[in-house]
Amino acid sequence: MTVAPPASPALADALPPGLLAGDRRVLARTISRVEAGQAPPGLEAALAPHLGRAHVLGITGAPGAGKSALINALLGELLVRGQRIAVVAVDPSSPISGGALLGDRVRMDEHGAHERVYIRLPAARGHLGLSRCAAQVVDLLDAAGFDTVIVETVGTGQSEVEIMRVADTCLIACPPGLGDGVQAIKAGILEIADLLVVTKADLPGAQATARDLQDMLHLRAAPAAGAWRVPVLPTAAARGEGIAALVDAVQAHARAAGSGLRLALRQVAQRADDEIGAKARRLAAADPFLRLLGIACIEAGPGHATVGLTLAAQHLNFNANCHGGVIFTLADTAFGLAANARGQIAVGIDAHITFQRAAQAGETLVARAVEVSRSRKLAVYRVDVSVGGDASKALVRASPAPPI
Ligand SMILES: Nc1nc2c(ncn2[C@@H]2O[C@H](COP(=O)(O)OP(=O)(O)OP(=O)(O)O)[C@@H](O)[C@H]2O)c(=O)[nH]1
Ligand SMILES: [Mg+2]
Repeated sequence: MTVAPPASPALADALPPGLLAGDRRVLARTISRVEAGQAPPGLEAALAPHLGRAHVLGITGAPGAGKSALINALLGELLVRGQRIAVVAVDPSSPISGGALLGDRVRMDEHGAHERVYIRLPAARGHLGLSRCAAQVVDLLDAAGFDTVIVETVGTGQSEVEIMRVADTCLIACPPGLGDGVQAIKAGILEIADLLVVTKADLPGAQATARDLQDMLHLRAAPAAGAWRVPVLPTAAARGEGIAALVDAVQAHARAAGSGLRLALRQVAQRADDEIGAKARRLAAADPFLRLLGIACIEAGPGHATVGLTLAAQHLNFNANCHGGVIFTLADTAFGLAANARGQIAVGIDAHITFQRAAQAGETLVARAVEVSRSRKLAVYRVDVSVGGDASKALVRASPAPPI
């Protein structure tokens, strides 16, 4: 464990009062703001010194696999062991069904009012959900002093694999009777599992499911000596069977693998970003056309870039306003750097530009390109050009889309 340095007064100001003490209302309000993309300015930096203590347990599995009932039982056991626990249910495929939500509320409410428990369910039907910002929400709960943060997500696709990346320990819930053995458990999910739990072990077929899972594990390359061996553990949540053994296994994995994986991954991503940013700045500095116009790269990374220039006589048209061509070049440069920082040569195939006002000599123009969506074939970028990077002084909005 690392000892966090005290936050500077300026950083501490960005922390909502009561958050570090785990005040429920402050937590709920701050999580809502993060979910809505309206995090208090400076929050991320202010949280940083308070992160890395919580152990994050990710729980996934098919709809109805018994995840929430299992979490309810885990809460009981972790409370007995003196822990403070937070639970966040992440719905990767909103809008969510009101029925499932109600079920979760009933199943996990046994401990919901306990002073050492905080449960956050998706707020309402059609809510954006936590999936976009699961890691930031986990940060808030980590900073609020919870010992274990449990993240529940439905195992339906790639998105929950992404969500499980924030977890230090990944638990897959596998109920008996999933049809054709355990084939329903996708390979991608099995790859990320640290613990396989046969839920509803009081039902017929539980032993067969456990055997199938063991067989599946044996098909994989044997773990290296001393490496973590994925156990298969039966639980019957309502009866409390297998729960203490499961918590023992979770804690053993926490000791073996450590906590704060998401923070380490973030650092790796930041380093990659820094390298790409430095390369983009070098490329922009060496580009004769950009040098001619005085365009410099301010920052860049995979899927984002910011470039700027200060308007001089050479940029003005016969009306003493900035040439549209200069503004377009600025936007195109930001787009090009952002898209190409993905490692592929990208070309804009469809662009929409709205000019909002003219710019004059002496003003500094900043173009920021951000990837807003991405599929296998197409990425869509939004580019804003504004005076000094101030959105209220936007000059143009453009969204060129490159083929990937
Ligand atoms: N027999 C038995 N039934 C269980 C057990 N655990 C859960 N169930 C039942 O399985 C159903 C689904 O349980 P949940 O805990 O809501 O499952 P979930 O995986 O959280 O479901 P979603 O959040 O909707 O994906 C409910 O009807 C539970 O009563 C168990 O240990 N034994
Ligand atoms: Mg559930």
